Amino acid sequence: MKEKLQKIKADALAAINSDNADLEQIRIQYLGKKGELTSVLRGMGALSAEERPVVGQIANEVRAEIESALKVKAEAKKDQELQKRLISEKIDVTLPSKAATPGKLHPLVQVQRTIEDIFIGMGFSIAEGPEVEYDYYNFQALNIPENHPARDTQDTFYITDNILLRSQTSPVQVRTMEHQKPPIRVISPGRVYRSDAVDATHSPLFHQVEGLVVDKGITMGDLKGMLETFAKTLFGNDTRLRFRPHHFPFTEPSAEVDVSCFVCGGKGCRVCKNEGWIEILGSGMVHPFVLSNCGIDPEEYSGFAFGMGVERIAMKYYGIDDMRLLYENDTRFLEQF
Ligand code: 2NL
Repeated sequence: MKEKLQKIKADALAAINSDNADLEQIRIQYLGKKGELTSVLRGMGALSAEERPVVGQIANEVRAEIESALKVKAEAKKDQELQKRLISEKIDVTLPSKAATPGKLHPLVQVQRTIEDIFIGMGFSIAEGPEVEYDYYNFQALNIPENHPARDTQDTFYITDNILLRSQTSPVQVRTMEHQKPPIRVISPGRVYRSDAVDATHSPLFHQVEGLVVDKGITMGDLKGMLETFAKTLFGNDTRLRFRPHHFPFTEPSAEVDVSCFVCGGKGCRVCKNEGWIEILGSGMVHPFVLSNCGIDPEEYSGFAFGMGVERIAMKYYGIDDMRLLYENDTRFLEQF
């Protein structure tokens, strides 16, 4: 019986250490309920009382040795598989990566920020305010009473009788004047709304940058000099300005401002529609009524204001002939800027 146990041990260890050993199959074959070691133990009844514990002890040692050999081999196998995976799944971190495709700002945002930077450089601060406004701030404070014809050209979207989507960013400047003493030097960029049908040059939502300067002794000369610096910085040093008399209810006198065409220099081309001039903004001296509406004494202070459409400037600046392209978000269009 002892020899049989030694043979079982030798066979089992040889099987375990052979290549491609199926460890579970070996465990069942030798240690399982119907395994070889178990059947030897079953035959122990035939042994004498002295022999039984001796054989029993050997059998236990054989079992322990086979079990530990199985365990060692299982560990080794696991280790081998891990090594294999480490080799087959190796990544070369020194390979060049895929080219990054950084995003960029929308052309409208680029132009708005360029405009903002120029005015910040001239000492302006940026003022922001609500897009949903009271009729008072959008119209009445700006010298546009109910039934004034300017309500037609600036027709907007009403939420109630006296709450609307702002048709210009001037209400931000009205609010600034209400709670800030002159000197005031602000620009108010932002979204504005008008009840216009969509076409190549109109959109019910567009962007404006308005500006306001109020102090003692501000004149039209200050307006012209400041706008000239702005236009030369944006369109180039050769840019000339042309002021055309105009009417706005909130400024007096008022002027529309053209720049000499930055593409052809004034000779006439596609961008300036053969005019040599491009209209970029409206401006004027703040109407005394508007100043007093905002709690500023027009006898003591004067000011100028201006307003420009960001879409309009961006279209001229980049030579875009249809405003709708700016809103469609087709990346093939947008990535050109
Ligand atoms: C245009 C013309 C303009 C203003 C906006 C303004 C604001 C205050 C007082 C007086 Cl608080 N004026 N803003 C003045 C003149 C023209 O905008 O064509 N915008 C697109």
